Amino acid sequence: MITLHHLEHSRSQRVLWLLEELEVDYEIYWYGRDPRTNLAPPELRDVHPLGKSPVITDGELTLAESAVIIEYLARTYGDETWAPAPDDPRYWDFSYWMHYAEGSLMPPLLLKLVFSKVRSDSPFLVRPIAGRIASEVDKAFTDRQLETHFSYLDDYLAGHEWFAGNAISAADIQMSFPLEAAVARGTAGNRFPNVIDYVQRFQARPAYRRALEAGGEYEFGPGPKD
Ligand SMILES: N[C@@H](CCC(=O)N[C@@H](CS)C(=O)NCC(=O)O)C(=O)O
Repeated sequence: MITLHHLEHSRSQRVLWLLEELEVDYEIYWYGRDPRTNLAPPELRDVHPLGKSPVITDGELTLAESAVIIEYLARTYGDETWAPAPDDPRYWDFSYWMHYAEGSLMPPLLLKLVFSKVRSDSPFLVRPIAGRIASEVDKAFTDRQLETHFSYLDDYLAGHEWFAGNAISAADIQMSFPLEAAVARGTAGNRFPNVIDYVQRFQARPAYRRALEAGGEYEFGPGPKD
């Protein structure tokens, strides 16, 4: 039996979505974030030393890192549509987007989040200075990076229904979190119509909706009207 160690409002939502797409049996251990620090609770370190989510166990196997978990589940429990083999023409696009999501797209999104926290949560006396530094970093680096990434993604999605070829694959699952987080936060995604359209399309899938019900609170899901 597969066990997903699921942290609320987190990347593990996409693993839950894949489990629902693959229609495999699984159980969820649910973890809440610390309301002050937003970090995962210490119990997650008993599952994996980094104490982050997602982590899965499947029999004797314990796996961390979304991309590895997603590829493992797709290759073990799905067909080649979900995870093309290396001799499949879709393979290099598949591999590229599997890596790009955490390797290239998440870092500027995280920077944006960290500096918005610096702006809102710094001690009162230093807040004006901290806010000015945060705005400078956004202006000089992060916003430019995000503009470049989201223009690139919007152009790509103008000509592609899915990230790797004509069918949904595990690469779409891996890409879903940064894209829906950016759209939900209004970070950069909301100025790019093809990104918004793509996010709305995958969020309408029945398996995605079942995963939302299974996972509890998720701040990056579709709004009440969607
Ligand atoms: N690159 C890792 C990142 C894992 C990660 O940072 N997870 C976040 C949730 S989105 C987490 O566990 N945060 C809580 C913490 O760091 O305490 C992956 O894709 O699995």
